Amino acid sequence: MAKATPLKRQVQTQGSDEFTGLKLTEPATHAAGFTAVKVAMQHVFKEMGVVRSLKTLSHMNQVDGFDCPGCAWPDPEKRSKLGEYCENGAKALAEEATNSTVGPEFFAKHSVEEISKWTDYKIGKSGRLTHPMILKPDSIFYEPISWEDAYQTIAHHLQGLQHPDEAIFYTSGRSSNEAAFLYGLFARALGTNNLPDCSNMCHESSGVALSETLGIGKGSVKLEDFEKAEVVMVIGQNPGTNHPRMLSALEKCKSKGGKIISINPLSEAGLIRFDNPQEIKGMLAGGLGLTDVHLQVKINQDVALLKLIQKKLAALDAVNSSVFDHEFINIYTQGYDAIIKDLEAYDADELLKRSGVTEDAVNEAVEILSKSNKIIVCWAMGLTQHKNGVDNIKECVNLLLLKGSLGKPGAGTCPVRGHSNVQGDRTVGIMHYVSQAFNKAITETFKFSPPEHEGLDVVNAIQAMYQNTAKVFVGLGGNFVSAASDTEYTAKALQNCELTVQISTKLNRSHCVTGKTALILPTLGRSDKDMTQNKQRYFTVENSMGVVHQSKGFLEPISSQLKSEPEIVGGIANAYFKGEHVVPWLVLSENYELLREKMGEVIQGFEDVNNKSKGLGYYLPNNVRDLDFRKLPNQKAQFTVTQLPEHDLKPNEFLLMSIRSHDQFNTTIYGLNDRYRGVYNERRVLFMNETDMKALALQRLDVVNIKSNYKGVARNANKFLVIPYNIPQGNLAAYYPETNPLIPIDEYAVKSHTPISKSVRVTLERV
Ligand SMILES: Nc1nc2c(c(=O)[nH]1)N[C@H]1C(S)=C(S)[C@@H](COP(=O)(O)OP(=O)(O)OC[C@H]3O[C@@H](n4cnc5c(=O)[nH]c(N)nc54)[C@H](O)[C@@H]3O)O[C@H]1N2
Ligand SMILES: Nc1nc2c(c(=O)[nH]1)N[C@H]1C(S)=C(S)[C@@H](COP(=O)(O)OP(=O)(O)OC[C@H]3O[C@@H](n4cnc5c(=O)[nH]c(N)nc54)[C@H](O)[C@@H]3O)O[C@H]1N2
Ligand code: SF4
Ligand SMILES: [Mo]
Repeated sequence: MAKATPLKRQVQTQGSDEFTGLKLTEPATHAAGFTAVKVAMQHVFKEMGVVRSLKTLSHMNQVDGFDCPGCAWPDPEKRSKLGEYCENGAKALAEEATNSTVGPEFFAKHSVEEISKWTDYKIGKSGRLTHPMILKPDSIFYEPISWEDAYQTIAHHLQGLQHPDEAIFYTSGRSSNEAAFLYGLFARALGTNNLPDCSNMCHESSGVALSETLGIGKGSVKLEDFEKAEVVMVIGQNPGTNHPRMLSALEKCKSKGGKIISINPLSEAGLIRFDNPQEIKGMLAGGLGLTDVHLQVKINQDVALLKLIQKKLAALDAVNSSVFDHEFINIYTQGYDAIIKDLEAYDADELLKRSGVTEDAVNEAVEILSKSNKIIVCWAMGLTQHKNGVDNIKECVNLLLLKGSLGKPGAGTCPVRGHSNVQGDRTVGIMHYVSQAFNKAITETFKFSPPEHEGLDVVNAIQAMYQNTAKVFVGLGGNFVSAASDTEYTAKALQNCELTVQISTKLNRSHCVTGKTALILPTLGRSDKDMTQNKQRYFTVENSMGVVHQSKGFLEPISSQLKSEPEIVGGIANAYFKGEHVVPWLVLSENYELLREKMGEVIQGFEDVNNKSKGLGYYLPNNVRDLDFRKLPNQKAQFTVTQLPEHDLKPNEFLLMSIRSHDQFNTTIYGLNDRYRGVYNERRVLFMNETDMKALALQRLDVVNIKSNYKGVARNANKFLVIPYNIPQGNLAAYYPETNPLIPIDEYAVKSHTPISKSVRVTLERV
């Protein structure tokens, strides 16, 4: 048979940049309330129909139901009968459980070249993938393929590699523990640790910082701690949009007399005022003011601000030594003298100037913190996605250590996770680095030896594909081309591959920007019933606070062709090993109970998971909760001396943060509104300080191109409408993924490799 010549497909790496009809209002001064309920219902009714919506919603986040496919915020022990979900949880469900479908007829009609010209919004709204499809090297149209042939195609490509390290196994954080474990096991059985995951672009900086300072890469607080906290600090996070039910936890903290300090370049609506939609009374009263002190820090000046706060606390402690918890510091920590000395070396005025915050506001925060011992620090992407992302978090740990705010009720670390099971995926082995203990347990349980050398994370994987040293890419969920930085570079990297495989629920851009051969393997989502031999299966997930619990789908799958993620992974593995391997792939991928038993033999905390995960589930072990720092140098929690970040901005340069609108889940665009920020029907907007606009003679709604230039390489994202906004001078904000082409592949956080999505040095060009 003649070998097909690969086509150079003319696909777009970004959607159309046509404006969609911007309407502006004043930014909102409070979050949720009746509008949130209304908008949530509009989304679900439109995608799923009224009856199906209401029935399904009543199962979401309930004890015997399915876990919300949105974020990783935990569920309270007592679940509300009115519905235990938020507006964005309902939107996440609507997106997954839509009645629209994308099958063979759709693909016969629309080529990948055509689809790639659509906006991400339009691509996503096409519907749920229903059939396995193949894009052959000589074609621009996907064609149906049988599951067996799809598995054989993958096996054939993997067998043809010169080394297993030429394969990349990416995971996005929606996969179940079971699927992720089996997937990691397959990569290791193949012989590679190339297991990059969305966490590399997300909370990796938290994982690195927390592991080095406290001995565990996860947070330490439990949901109930919010009621007991005297202070909750919310740093670099927009909970009103991205973790809406966290506002209920903040509300509880306030109602018990706690204070909330927010640190953010923007005054995010959810942090100002909250009308709890689950409490009709509260809504009629106009809700509750949440933030007591808002510190409007300049982008990436959190280290300066946190040092200033600690310096001021140290000065108070010098007068009356009860401000810091010296007993805690003596018993549990190492490095106190060094950080006090470091703080002394800084000039307070200089720190204040850098931070951009008013002295009064800092003093207010210091006053509150000086009197409190039960402090929770919450954070998300505003801290992790900078070159000094790891240091940002270490500075939060310093503050908590000074105050003895760990290992007691109402206190601790709270990195608020993004994807609903991103934390679980890491727990069960989705990691590119090597854990000796994990490898040893795999060898004992499965009788094969996993590779001992480190694999590739997201950035390294892209570079390897770009340089042709990796040739097969498999994605267990996610939308790699749009989520990763340096869109053009990442697209070329994927296009260099011999084969790209996407195990997905919904159509996205990564199905168009592909390797020479591409496969779409459609899978069941959270809300779908997962049946085998007339028996319904469940899987387990882990939330942001380390609770492992079951999730059981409710809906009849929209296509009989869909397979569960473990089944797909098992099918690929079985085809690769031709049915002859020490691991019984097909058995494990069908029998989740057995799979979980095996997981219990490998993963600490998963012993007896079949039973323990029932009902409310259970907490995984956490050494910080027990104040057990034996793993760390001198068996102590570590203070860290950090440096101030340098950006060396030229007079015409700005720092740009790429943020989420209220109507998106990462690269999935639910709608075109960002209600809380007063932006409607448009995503190509640039939030800018009015003084900066004047300096550049820019008027409201002028069109600009955004440009970045690192190491002489020019990158651009074109056509954005300028909006005057309450944002510090010198700072800009625009949405992700539209701004991803600006972020160089090799600009990332030291140690964690998290791309610098929140501090990109840019200039503007008027169009
Ligand atoms: N509805 C919805 N929910 C989601 C997601 C979604 O897209 N939509 N995504 C999920 C995922 S994967 C994640 S990781 C989380 C993301 O949750 P967030 O981290 O809240 O998401 P971002 O929009 O990236 O917002 C970052 C916030 O940090 C602030 N910020 C930016 N730079 C700085 C800085 O230098 N310092 C400080 N102090 N603040 C800064 C921004 O103003 C913004 O408020 O949400 C999860 N939940
Ligand atoms: N500039 C910039 N870039 C960023 C960020 C930023 O703030 N700024 N944030 C980063 C962060 S925090 C993250 S986490 C990444 C996100 O990166 P990804 O996780 O790769 O991206 P998502 O958009 O969440 O992936 C959405 C796709 O996942 C698939 N999917 C949804 N549910 C399921 C499921 O249950 N199973 C399977 N198999 N597939 C499913 C659907 O096909 C959907 O199209 O992006 C990162 N990129
Ligand atoms: S807070 Fe997160 S997990 Fe909870 S319902 Fe909303 S989106 Fe879902
Ligand atoms: Mo994330």
